[in-house]
Amino acid sequence: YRKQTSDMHGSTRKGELAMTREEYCSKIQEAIEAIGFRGEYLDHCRYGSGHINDTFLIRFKEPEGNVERYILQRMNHEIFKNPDELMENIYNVTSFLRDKISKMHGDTKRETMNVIYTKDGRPYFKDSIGACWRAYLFVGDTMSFDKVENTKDFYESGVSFGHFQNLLADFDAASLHETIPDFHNTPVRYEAFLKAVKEDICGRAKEAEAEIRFLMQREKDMGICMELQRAGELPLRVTHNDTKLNNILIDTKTGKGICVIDLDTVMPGLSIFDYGDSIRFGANRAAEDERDLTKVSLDLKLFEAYTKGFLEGCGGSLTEKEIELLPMGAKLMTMECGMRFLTDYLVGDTYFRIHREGHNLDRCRTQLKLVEDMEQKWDSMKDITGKYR
Ligand code: ADP
Ligand code: GN1
Ligand code: MG
Repeated sequence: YRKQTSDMHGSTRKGELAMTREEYCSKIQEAIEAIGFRGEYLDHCRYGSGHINDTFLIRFKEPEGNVERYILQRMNHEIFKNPDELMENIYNVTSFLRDKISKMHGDTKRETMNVIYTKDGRPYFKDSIGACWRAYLFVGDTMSFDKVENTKDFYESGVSFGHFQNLLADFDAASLHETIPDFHNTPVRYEAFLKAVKEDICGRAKEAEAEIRFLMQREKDMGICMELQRAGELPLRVTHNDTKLNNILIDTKTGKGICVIDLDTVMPGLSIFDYGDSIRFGANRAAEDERDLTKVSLDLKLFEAYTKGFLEGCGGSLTEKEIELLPMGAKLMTMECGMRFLTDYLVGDTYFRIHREGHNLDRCRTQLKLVEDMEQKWDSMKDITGKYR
């Protein structure tokens, strides 16, 4: 049994169902049976490095003899409480994108996600213990990176995330369900953080005194963007809200970002937050969970490459104010993410999948170090984004 110990996938999340490997495999088989895959099941393996869902690559031998691959995911029902609404969002967004891509003579099987329905025509399957499973066509001949390998890939990911937002500019935002309420409402995240510090249910706050102080000293920054949005100075757009580098698939032949994935959090949001979350993850010289903090810093070359790509992808649709606030978007997303990792550490690792003791605290520390570095490089960040106004 696993819960806090390492499970069969080498990772843990306290809230996860305690299950043996055999029990888990039987659930996977149940899902495979229910979903309308073609052909004969061959095998499956754990896939990717997302922090939220359980993702598997699954292979089938088709009647014609070829092997077809799919992505199968056990959705995280503790985080996404309403799978019907979640899948409705994904259906509506991907249908909308497919329509546009087909009008642009693009490849609708590779340039957006395609859900595989269950045999009884549903977008996901609920297994006998209530866990929800969904499947997508696997987009082959692509890579997704956990770390930027070169400036060009990062630039291309910027083009794709900017373009994604641009394609959805005329999508009916009112039709979207809020899959995680207040997802990027930084002041609300700050309140949750303060509560976790106060309650300190795991007795871990003493390990993180410096980090707690760091965040409290920046309390006044937390609400800046939300206030500007409320005042009508920043427009609410349909945004992705989780624009980290491994949520984009890069075509191995062309090097272009071909498909934006992980659409669970597509909701009305701020363009500068989509931009900022990518900078947080990709323009950091170190990995999100690097322990050696001397390696953590903002790479201004990468920062510029992404800025250029994102703005090109947005196709001139951002306002002057949005462009002016790009550095603030980057700083706030980094601070918010650090605060979320710390909150999760304090409450006992219930949200983000961890792979070692103290993993969320390590992740928090890289984010806060990056915030500090951004504060030092603030003028350069402003100069760079200023070039594109
Ligand atoms: P999480 O919400 O846990 O981050 P994702 O939906 O991002 O889950 O999927 C995890 C990883 O699986 C991605 O980073 C990517 O590497 C891979 N992946 C997901 N969907 C596809 C797909 N349709 N084709 C190819 N790879 C995919
Ligand atoms: C999660 O799902 P994934 O791994 O792409 C999280 C993001 C965080 C990110 C930090 C739904 O992203 O908000 O920024 O981890 N997604 C959700 O790495 O909470
Ligand atoms: Mg992901």
